[in-house]
Amino acid sequence: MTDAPTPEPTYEKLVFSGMQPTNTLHLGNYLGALKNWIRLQEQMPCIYCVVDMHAITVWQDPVELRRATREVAAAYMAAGVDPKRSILFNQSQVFAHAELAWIFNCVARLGWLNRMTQFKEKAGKNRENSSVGLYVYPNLMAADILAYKATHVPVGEDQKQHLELARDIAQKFNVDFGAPGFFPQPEPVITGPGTRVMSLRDGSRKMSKSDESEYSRINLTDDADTILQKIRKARTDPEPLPSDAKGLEGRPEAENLLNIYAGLADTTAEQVLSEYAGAQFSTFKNALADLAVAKLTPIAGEMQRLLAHPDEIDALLKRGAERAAERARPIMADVRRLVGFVG
Ligand code: AQP
Repeated sequence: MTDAPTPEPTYEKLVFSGMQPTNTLHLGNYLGALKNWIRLQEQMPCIYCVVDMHAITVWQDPVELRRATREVAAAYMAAGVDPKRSILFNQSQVFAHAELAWIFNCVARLGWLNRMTQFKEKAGKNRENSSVGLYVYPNLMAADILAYKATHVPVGEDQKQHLELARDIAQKFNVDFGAPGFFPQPEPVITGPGTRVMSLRDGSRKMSKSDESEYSRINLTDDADTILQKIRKARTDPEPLPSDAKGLEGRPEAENLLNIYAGLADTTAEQVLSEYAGAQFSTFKNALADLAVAKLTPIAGEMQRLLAHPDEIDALLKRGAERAAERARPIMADVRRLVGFVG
């Protein structure tokens, strides 16, 4: 008699993702991640988190952290996250994240964390003076996802390496504690033309909340005039738009504006090129500004409406946290048993 092959474990499809309340969300956060979050709500259950514990890996003023946490929650909802259908909460209200992160600190290897490019970029020359939290940030991210056994993680391109680490941690935990298939291998969902939106001032740098120049990014709270100004001032080159993608090689700023247009219009860069081949940037920028204003100002308006009632946002986050904690509870009970904790 031959042994029957062990069946592959099956997991309920579940989305988890989050953003840091480190400042106001921008177009990169929107096109890289948030837009996909909205789409995924149609396909499977989703958990969307404001990751305030990640935010404090670099110094945050407590008053500003509270403000930004509510603002990010408002941005999620204004962009289309439905808090009835999806679970929406802030990370620090669900203790499972911190608890599992500690266990993962003991599973992940120093060598793995030493390879993380985001830590190198963020710590820069100031490595010795960086917080330990910044260094183990990817372990907390793995805990965020795996505390719910989430299977799909919609993020921008910059988070790919952290997600690979989460997969390594899941696998090592399963092996170390003799629990094959206990944690799933979460899949990154990195799709669309906006997976890496670049700074409007420098096509070689990612659009980022922490960039000193306001003109490097479009914030989700910007009004029509500000959006127009920022797009007008965006760096380009003197050449007109090419007729195909090959003509964008070595032209990162042109490519970036094209991808932004495609992301906002829900189309492909090729399709945009077929429409604007040979156009001057002055013409294209006007079209892009119109599109950005049409897509983004309703989000800003809805954010303002929601932020006028901070108590309602707080109550909503609390309810979301209760639902999230409920989902994590049986998984964490299994984790404690597997690790050998009593009680
Ligand atoms: N420029 C970007 N293009 C596409 N996606 C992006 N994301 C961030 N920047 C871009 C995606 O947005 C999600 C949330 O990111 P985060 O708030 O956790 O922090 P981050 O990636 O560190 O974003 P920032 O703006 O660069 O913040 P700071 O300046 O504070 O470091 C993630 O899915 C990310 O991929």
